[in-house]
Amino acid sequence: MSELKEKLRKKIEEWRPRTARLIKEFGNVKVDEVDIGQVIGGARDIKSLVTDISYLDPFEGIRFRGLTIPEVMEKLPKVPGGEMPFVEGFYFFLLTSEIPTQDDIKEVTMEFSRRKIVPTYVFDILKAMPHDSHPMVMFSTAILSMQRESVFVRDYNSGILKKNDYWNPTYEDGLNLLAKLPEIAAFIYRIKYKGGKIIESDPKLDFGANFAHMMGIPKPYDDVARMYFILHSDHESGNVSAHTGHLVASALSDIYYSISAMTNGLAGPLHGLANQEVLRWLHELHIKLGEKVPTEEEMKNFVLETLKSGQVIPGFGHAVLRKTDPRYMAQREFCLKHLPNDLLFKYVDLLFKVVPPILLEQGKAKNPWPNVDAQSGVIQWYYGLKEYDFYTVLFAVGRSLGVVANIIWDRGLGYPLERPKSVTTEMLEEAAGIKK
Ligand code: NMX
Ligand code: MLT
Repeated sequence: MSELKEKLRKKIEEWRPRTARLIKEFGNVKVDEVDIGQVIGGARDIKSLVTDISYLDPFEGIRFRGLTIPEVMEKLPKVPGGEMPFVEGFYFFLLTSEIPTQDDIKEVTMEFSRRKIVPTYVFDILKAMPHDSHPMVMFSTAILSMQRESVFVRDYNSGILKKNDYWNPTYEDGLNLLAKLPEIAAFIYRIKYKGGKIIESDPKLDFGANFAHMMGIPKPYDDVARMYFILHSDHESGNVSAHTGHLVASALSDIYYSISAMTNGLAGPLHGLANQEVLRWLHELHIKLGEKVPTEEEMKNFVLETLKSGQVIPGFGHAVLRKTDPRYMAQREFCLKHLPNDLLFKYVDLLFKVVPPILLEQGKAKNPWPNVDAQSGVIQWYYGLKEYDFYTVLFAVGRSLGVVANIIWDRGLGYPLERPKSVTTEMLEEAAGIKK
């Protein structure tokens, strides 16, 4: 057993009594009340999920295993010569809540390395898909097609797998899948946009650098990739992608079914696809104005026109956050350092100033501030990844790290099948005292 797996086994076993005690002795303690607005309104704010991997405070933003983004960037060992931590070390941290040593990172890197060969049939399936398939459809399909590889399904069907051990083959499935995602993502990119000229994986490189290499984008894109995967990894459990992954996995569907489903949730324009939408929207502006920085007035008019046409302003607002997303701020800092004079960054910078007062005045959005997606595409564009339909695939690679870690822990702690209760409209009217 690898040291990481042994460490995880111990941690899961030590944690179990906490969960068991809460259920057994305090199962009736109330943590929330639910009103009609929440029942109809997408279960907003209802506390009904547990995760210890990340927590989202509406005003502070995300903490991964208790650390803010700047703390993660400072404390986790960085790739030599780069500014960003190893993705491998970050995955270790998500799973164990411990800052990895160089040896820990080496072990995860080797685990990924020995599991990263993508079955040939995945490439064949991707090549056979229609040319206008969205990259997210291709990514989701590639993941789903590998379901036949599931170690969990094999062990479950053997009839000897005990419930307490469900996490173990899930851990194997998780590593097997994560190790292959950079190559699958890069393959989709290269066949869809680069005439099918594939760049072979380099076994000497870490997760971020190998992805950059297979994409064919030079340094410092390796660091951009690491930053991107880490920032997008997790956002507690209630967001559409993480929740979908958890929900599907709760039926004991394996990692392949769960992560493919997670990807499908991420592909909506109100969720991860917003990063593509931001770039599409900024390009409309670019086409209108040409190579100049708009005035504040021009930018306001552009925003108002979008709102008037009934669309949302992509990259702004959030279901939980009530301040600027720290993931936005981390990327903004990166832009200020590496691409301060880029025209698209200047657009985004101006939007940061112009949009919140407009949304506040409009009085609908509960959070007028920018989220992670407002800033991310600009960085990709700057480093040459201009095919914005692909951006959500990058989000999905990152999000898979967090959701896989969550599913392993869900299984370790024996979380049950998720099954909330629904009611009818009539029942709600009765609860409201509406007389017919
Ligand atoms: N532009 C225009 N209107 C907005 C925006 C926005 N950016 N954000 C919220 N509103 C509207 C929203 O459409 C709703 O209108 P209506 O009552 O007519 O349905 C009203 O304000 C109240 O919405 P909220 O309660 O503030 O937001 P909710 O929690 O329902 O939705 C989002 C959150 C993120 C879906 C919403 O803010 C939005 O559509 N933002 C733009 C899309 C986006 O950037 N999504 C990415 C989120 C981050 N991610 O990566 O997933
Ligand atoms: C996310 O990263 O999942 C988004 O910010 C959406 C959310 O948290 O609801």
